Amino acid sequence: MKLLQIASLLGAFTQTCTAILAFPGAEGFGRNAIGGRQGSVYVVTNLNDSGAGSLRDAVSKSDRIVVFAVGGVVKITERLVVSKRVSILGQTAPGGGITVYGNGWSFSNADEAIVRYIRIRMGKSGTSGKDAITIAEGSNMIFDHISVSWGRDETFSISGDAVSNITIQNSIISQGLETHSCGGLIQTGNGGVSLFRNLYIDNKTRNPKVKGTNDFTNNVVYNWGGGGGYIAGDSAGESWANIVGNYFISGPSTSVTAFTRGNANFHGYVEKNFYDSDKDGSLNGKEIGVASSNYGGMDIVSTKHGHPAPTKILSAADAVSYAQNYAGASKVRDDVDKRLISELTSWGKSGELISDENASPMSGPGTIDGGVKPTDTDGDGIPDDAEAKLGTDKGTNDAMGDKDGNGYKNVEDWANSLVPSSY
Ligand SMILES: *[C@@H]1O[C@H](CO)[C@@H](O)[C@H](O)[C@H]1NC(C)=O
Ligand SMILES: *[C@@H]1O[C@H](CO)[C@@H](O)[C@H](O)[C@H]1NC(C)=O
Ligand SMILES: CC(=O)N[C@H]1CO[C@H](CO)[C@@H](O)[C@@H]1O
Repeated sequence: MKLLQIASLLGAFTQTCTAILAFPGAEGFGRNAIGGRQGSVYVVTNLNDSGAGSLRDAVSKSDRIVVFAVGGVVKITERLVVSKRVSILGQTAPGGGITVYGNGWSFSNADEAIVRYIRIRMGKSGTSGKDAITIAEGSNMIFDHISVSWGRDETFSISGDAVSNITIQNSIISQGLETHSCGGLIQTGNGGVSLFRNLYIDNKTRNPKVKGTNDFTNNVVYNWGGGGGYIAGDSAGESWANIVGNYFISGPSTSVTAFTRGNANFHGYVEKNFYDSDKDGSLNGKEIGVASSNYGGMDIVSTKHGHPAPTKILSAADAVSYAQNYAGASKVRDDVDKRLISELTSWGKSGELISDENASPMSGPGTIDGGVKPTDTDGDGIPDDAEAKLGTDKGTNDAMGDKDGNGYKNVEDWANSLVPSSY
């Protein structure tokens, strides 16, 4: 083989390595986030707010793949600040998984984050004027199957010219607290954000408010309030958005139409979005006609923007069944998410104003089954029974090896095997 050929083979190899998906099923602008793959495993062993073995300690340093040997509610007082290149693999927790309650999180500059199957619930005692999740700067992050609620300012907010390549997929963004009650800003300069198959529910406004480069495909928006459902920019800045296969469903709080506040700077490609506005207890919406007036006055463009699309685009109706069955931290749904889904499936009859998460009907974050701490002889984060299945050695710390050579570390192969990789 000629040297040149070897060089080009090596080049191709490096490219495949750098292009590996964050996990099988990762899609959109944030799909290539690397998480902590270049570093080491951190096992969260307690539910403490800080100290050795805590989640806060786990995310305080870069290059970590965080797995859990406990389930339950982590009560936090100060905000959690996540370092660069961290994977938070909530699906590895035993029992009912992990809820983090009491304040919000900052992922500003947490480049390359991979966050899966965790509940992030801020609440009234959180820092005033702050979001449940904030990203003000940073790139290449993916959030998958998370349930985020009770933000005091926004619930999930991405806002800043220096934000790019972010995906939020298969997640529930709910119940921004009064008085702001916002789903979230999703606004960037040119950097791209993908929102795929999420459920926005029970927020007065910004469900979401979008500006910049954005792909909003197969989301469900339920029971927005008077501030608006999808807010199209309302800005002097330019936006390039795909809006495809989404379902908007009015609930008891809904008093305005699905799309508002667009202008000529907002270049939207729209296709097969549905709206069920009659609050009649059944899902029987109609396709929204492609006209600027139906889309809040945005500039409708006829060519789809070249943003990275989902592998499979669902019909709006299938997006609703997907959200109903799988959105959020759905490996085990907690009482909060069960309640939200029951509101959704009332198809317009139920849903409420929330200013205190501890009052009825939400009654706080609930209790989460702690599960049984798995036996992990070598303490590498992969339980012994899983090591047997993976063919790795339960007596050696080999979690960061790559036994099958697929590019994912052994600990990632284990975590990926615990949840579905497609929809
Ligand atoms: C976790 O918190 C408990 C109760 O406050 C304490 O007893 C324990 O030592 C803490 N664990 C660690 C590892 O700090
Ligand atoms: C965003 O992703 C694109 C495509 O993979 C890449 O070219 C670009 O450098 C990324 N931006 C940042 C800031 O990492
Ligand atoms: C569904 C929901 O909770 N909507 C509420 C959001 O907040 C506003 C006030 O901020 C209420 O009017 C909505 O009912």
